[in-house]
Amino acid sequence: MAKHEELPVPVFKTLEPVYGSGPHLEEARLRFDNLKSKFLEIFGHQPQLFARSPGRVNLIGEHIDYEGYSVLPMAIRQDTILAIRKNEGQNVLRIANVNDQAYAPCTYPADPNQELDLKNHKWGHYFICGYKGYYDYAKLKGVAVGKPVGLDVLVDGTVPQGSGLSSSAAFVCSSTIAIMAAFGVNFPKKEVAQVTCECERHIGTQSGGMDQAISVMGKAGFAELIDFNPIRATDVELPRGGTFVIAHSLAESQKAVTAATNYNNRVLECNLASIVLGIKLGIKPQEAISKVKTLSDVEGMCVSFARSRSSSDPVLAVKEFLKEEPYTAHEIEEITGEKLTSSFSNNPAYLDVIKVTKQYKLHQRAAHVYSESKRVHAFKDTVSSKLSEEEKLKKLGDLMNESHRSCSVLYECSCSELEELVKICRDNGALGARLTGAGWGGCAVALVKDNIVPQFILNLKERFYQARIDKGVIKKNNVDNYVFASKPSCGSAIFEF
Ligand code: NG1
Ligand code: MG
Repeated sequence: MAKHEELPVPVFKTLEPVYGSGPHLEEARLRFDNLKSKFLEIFGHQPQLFARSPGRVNLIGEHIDYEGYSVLPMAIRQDTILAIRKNEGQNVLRIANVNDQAYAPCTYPADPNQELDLKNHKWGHYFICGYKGYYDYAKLKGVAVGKPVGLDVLVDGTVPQGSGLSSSAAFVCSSTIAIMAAFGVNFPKKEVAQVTCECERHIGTQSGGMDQAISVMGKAGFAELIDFNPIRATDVELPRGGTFVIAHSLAESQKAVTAATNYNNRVLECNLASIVLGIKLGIKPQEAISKVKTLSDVEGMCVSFARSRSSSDPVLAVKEFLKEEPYTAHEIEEITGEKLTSSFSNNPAYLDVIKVTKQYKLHQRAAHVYSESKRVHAFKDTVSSKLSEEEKLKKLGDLMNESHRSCSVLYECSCSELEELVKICRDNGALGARLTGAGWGGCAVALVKDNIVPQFILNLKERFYQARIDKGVIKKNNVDNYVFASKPSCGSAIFEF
């Protein structure tokens, strides 16, 4: 039997294979019926087909996917669904949302070579990422694409935006597979995961591939260990007796807008840390600048160094060769022998970072990445160990707590709201709690024993959300959208009905 990730994106005639039975199925029926009737109302014809892709919660392995390291997320029930139809009579992409108050309709030319106006961010840009991705990939695979035609698209998303649950990947992945299906092609899931990872970078973030990989390849009942280069997914069955509870800090992280100071800044810091480590460990500066991209590229050298000190921990090389005080651009340029602006002259996203960054914390970022990567493997090994379920849960919780500390102290991607929320989770019985996703806002994820989940959620409502309801930040009857237990859901699907 072909491996799950080698299979194409599944095409279903009914909703049950994805939404099961019970209340979630009923809710999905209503959403799809609404999508269908609104599509007809807006565009004057029926949709050709539908696509769905979920958000995700990352259990452990934060800010290391773009450094080439494995991560361990699970797909969640919240998703983006989308209806599409080719429109030969039009030369435009018309993109509408069922929530037209928050997301006004947008129009783009039917031109796969268009550049996105990144200074003027619009929600429809994410669809264009998928659109460009489809054409790039078709070209690579030698698929005849013909003259571009118009597309009519209607979107409905339930993954809260800026929450660290990857609403962006849910939208990009559902767009890409819908476009592929509308043009009559389908590819193995691991290839779709690769395309969608690359095409989301058109939005301007130098992201890794975790979110798209899990959105496309998620499997009901399992978290997945995602490896990169090449992309691979390995099922991880979580221990019985524990549930992951997701809780929103209510601080929205606008990653596309803050890239230069937050996300891309960290990606560049990691790149610089790997170049400096490479040079200190013997690579010629010019070669390091052109060839070393990630901390995984120099891990082997760091481990060899550690061996000379009877250890195998790459963090030892970080401690030896990267000073704890932040580096100025000038200090790094003295080591590399080249201006940062010329080392990265072909990367506009990095140039934007360089313009606004005064100091680079190479030691801290590298120490986070190497230690976090170890925690991912420790998490996976714990799950498959011979420990009792009780002991496993305790250990997983500890690893989540350590991950959070590293994100907060070394990577500095937390915020006061997340700190407060994580503390409340721990004070109310969570075995472990951490920020999830990019951070700087968004959600926390807590591992909680099954038997206390309802009480745990009630306590969070009382101790974190009530004050925000009183201040009018959220509405009382919406609070269940911000704090909920989550089981692993399945990945992308196409529906034809
Ligand atoms: P969010 O902001 O949660 O969608 C981002 C990146 C991931 C990964 C995490 C941090 C995108 C699309 N995703 O996720 O690749 O680096 O941050 O672990 O930018
Ligand atoms: Mg995202």
